Amino acid sequence: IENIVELESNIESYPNPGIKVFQYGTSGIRYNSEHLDHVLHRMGLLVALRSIHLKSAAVGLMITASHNPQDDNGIKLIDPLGEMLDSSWEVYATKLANAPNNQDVCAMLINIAYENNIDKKYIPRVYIGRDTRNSGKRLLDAVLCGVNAFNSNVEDFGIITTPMLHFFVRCYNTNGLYGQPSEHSYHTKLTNSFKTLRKMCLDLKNYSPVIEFDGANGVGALKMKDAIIHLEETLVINMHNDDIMNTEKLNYKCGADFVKSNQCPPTGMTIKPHSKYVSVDGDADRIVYSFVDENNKFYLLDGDRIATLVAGYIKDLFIASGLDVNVGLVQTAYSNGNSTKYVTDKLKVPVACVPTGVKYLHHKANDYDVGIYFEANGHGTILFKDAIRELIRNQCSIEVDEAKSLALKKLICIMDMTNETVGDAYSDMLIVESVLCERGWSISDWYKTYSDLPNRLKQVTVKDRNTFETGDAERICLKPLGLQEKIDSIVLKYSMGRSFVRPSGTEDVVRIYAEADTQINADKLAVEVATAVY
Ligand code: 16G
Ligand code: ZN
Repeated sequence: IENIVELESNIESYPNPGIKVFQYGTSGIRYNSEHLDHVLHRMGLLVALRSIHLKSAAVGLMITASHNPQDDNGIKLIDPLGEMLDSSWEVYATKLANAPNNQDVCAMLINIAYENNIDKKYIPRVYIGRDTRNSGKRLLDAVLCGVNAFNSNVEDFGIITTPMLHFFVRCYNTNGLYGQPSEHSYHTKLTNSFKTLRKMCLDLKNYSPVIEFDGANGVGALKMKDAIIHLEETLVINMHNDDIMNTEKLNYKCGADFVKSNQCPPTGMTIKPHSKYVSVDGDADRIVYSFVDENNKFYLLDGDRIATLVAGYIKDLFIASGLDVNVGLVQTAYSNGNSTKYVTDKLKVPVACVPTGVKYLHHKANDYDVGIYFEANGHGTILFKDAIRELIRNQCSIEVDEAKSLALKKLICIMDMTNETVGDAYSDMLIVESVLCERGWSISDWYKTYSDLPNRLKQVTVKDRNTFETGDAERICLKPLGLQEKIDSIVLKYSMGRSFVRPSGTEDVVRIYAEADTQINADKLAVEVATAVY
């Protein structure tokens, strides 16, 4: 740090009003946008330091509050391969966001530089994106003020989806091997492989290429409009909830989180029986499918369904290709028990369970040659090990058996249409549409693969959620002492009963999940467990 006086005056421009204690958690920092200016400014400082530490690798900073209401905003930092920020730096982020005065901020930055042996000869490179929120532009200015304190190379991509920014960061740092850091390259890479695979699909059977797209009135809608041009002749996308000018509509009674949480169709569009609805969230990293039948009964195809669909298909492709590759699925305790059973017993794909939060799933998925992970809420992707990627491409170039060669070609298409850096609604949609088409399935055919166990989600407000501690990937409650025994004895009374409690990582509540043989029993079980929690 060359000029402490300059740095100090930079820091002074965004003082901490001390209204709130922030925590950099599983989804970065999120709060009412009014109170975030100093946080974003300090994250700008931090992200620049992170890039210097990583020898000028591009590091990303996304301004978004995802599925939260319009008045919120937030920030997520992205490491060089497009992954989430390293957890040791999450601690710095939390400390910096809360530092009461400017001297503390300055001292902390110097301390971070010392602790990490940061060499000032590197010039930071920072990639920035933001969602459609009103506050985004103002907060961007705060970020830029921080980033520029270190004379960074800054690339502001404007309004883009979260997964696009993850993709761009990875592209830059892998010298173009993954694509170029531009929207054009992103669309071409994903869409071209989708179209190539579509050409190999000769019999559509029950598959319909028509999609009713619920853009949550956010950036997902904006970017889908660009994508439609590339998708002509393969998908028919009817746009809904694409009003990004009236930002109060963002995520309001629509989008992936609304549909998943309320188990009902999005508002803002006419719902026709057996049409295929696709909902994304406010920064387009989550996706769920849904439809209603002729009696207007609602059916949700969430992250669990997408995971099973994809796992089955990829497993089949590997069998057909003749390659012996270990394909695995990562879920959380929220995954429906019948989805786990279906994957394990029917698809014969091993399943791992990890705590809630994308970084845990992503990390675990790396244990497999091909790791598929999805949270029930619709966030997920597929990870291919470098060696496997190479193996598939090499084998494809020499394979003489026609059936094997076709399977390998299809695997390459799936790899190229996957945004492996993070869950990506657009990429996931292309994958789902590919598999449905390959299978010749309508959305109800897909739904029929297995039936979900009836389940119920509840939450209770407790005095201090920190008194709750869980183990075994949140499936067991370790503290308060004695609670797990109570839950066990309650669950025993229910046929096919399962229930767990965990403290929320994002809100001041304890969440309860229950499933059982019937909806009535699942509801009763949830209530009984909730009473035990009180
Ligand atoms: C965060 C997580 C999401 C998780 C949710 C659970 C990321 C990027 N996001 O939004 O994956 O499902 O938290 O919230 O990791 P909860 O702890 O309040 O139940
Ligand atoms: Zn999101």
